[in-house]
Amino acid sequence: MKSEHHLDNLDEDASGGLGLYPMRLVARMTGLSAATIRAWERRYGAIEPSRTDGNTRLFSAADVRRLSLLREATERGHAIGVAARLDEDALHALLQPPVGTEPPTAEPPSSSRPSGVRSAYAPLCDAYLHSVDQYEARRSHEILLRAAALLPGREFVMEVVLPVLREVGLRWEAGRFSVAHEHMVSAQLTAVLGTLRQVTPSDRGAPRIVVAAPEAERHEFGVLVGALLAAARGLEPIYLGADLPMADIERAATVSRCHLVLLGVARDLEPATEGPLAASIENLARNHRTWIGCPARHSLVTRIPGARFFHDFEALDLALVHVGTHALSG
Ligand code: B12
Repeated sequence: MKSEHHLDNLDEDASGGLGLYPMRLVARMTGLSAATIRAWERRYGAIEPSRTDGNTRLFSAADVRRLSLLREATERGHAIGVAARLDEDALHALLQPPVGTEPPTAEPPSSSRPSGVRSAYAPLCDAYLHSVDQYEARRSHEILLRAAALLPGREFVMEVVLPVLREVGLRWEAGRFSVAHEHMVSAQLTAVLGTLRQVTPSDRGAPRIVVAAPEAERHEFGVLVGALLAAARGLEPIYLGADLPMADIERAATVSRCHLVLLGVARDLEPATEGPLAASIENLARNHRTWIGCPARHSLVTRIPGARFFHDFEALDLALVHVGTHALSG
């Protein structure tokens, strides 16, 4: 199964190359407290994590998967003493409803119906959007955190973050999502940036990338995705958010000695602001390598010859890979 395959890849993708995870991260990934994990190990032998020389627990990807299944089993009313004796297949079977006993297929509430999100992880995206719709801030944040910790970074961004953001945009346009929903999603994704950094192996001294949307540009999702992709590629994004004066962006770039600046401009500029903004971005591009994400026919494309333009995230992602290799080997 696709999702299982990706969870199998955990060892390489999220554990700093060791294939082992510390308690703090495992608690975050599984949604269980450290005390519960310790108790399940001690009392029921539910898992057998390895130990460092200093006797600190280190968990494998299989331990993480098993703990997630055990959590689900106990949430569904199964006794931990019984569930802990089952192997992974038996746990999966336990969590499937027996044939013929599925609940009657009543029409789900409209907000939880599949949304038409196109993603390999559509059910996860739908679950996230449903909890956002219901203002379940804690649950929705947990869904994102777990996906960020369990999926390879790039896949998390392309198959979860982007489809979710596109759907949030559509719902917002259709009046089904309010500004509050949109703010909740932005805040959670910004927080997830931190997690992605924790779980993505990155070399010390990874290239820094200042990421921001310039003044008067309040569309933040594009730059957020850019920052997440950079983090997923092991680079060090300095994420400054939206509507930031160009002078501040330039200062941040200079002081941080960043490798490049990534700007996002999602809408057409007003005639009155276009000239001055183009001039300050041009100035920035003279002193710092500058990349700009924007719609394909945006007026800035012809005005700033010193910058490199991106109109989709696949192209940006590819370019970010090269930043990593060139900057680190250079
Ligand atoms: C959500 C939203 C908002 C939210 C933004 C919240 C937030 N935290 O970001 C709020 C409510 C603030 C908002 C405000 C406005 N919005 Co608005 N908004 C949208 C909406 C619904 C989604 C945009 C989005 O985030 N999409 C997801 C991102 C990931 O994709 P994207 O923006 O489509 O970007 C693609 C490309 O443009 C490019 N790209 C863009 N940025 C970047 C960045 C990088 C790094 C890269 C690589 C690529 C890239 O690649 C993407 C993939 O192809 C769109 C309509 C829509 N359904 O797309 C309108 C839209 C962008 N908004 C629009 C407008 C006009 C406005 C307002 C002027 C409305 C108003 N009258 O107040 C204000 C402007 C505010 C301001 N000063 O910036 C127009 C822009 C039209 C135009 N050509 O200029 C749109 C297209 C709606 C429309 N059909 O008219 N908006």
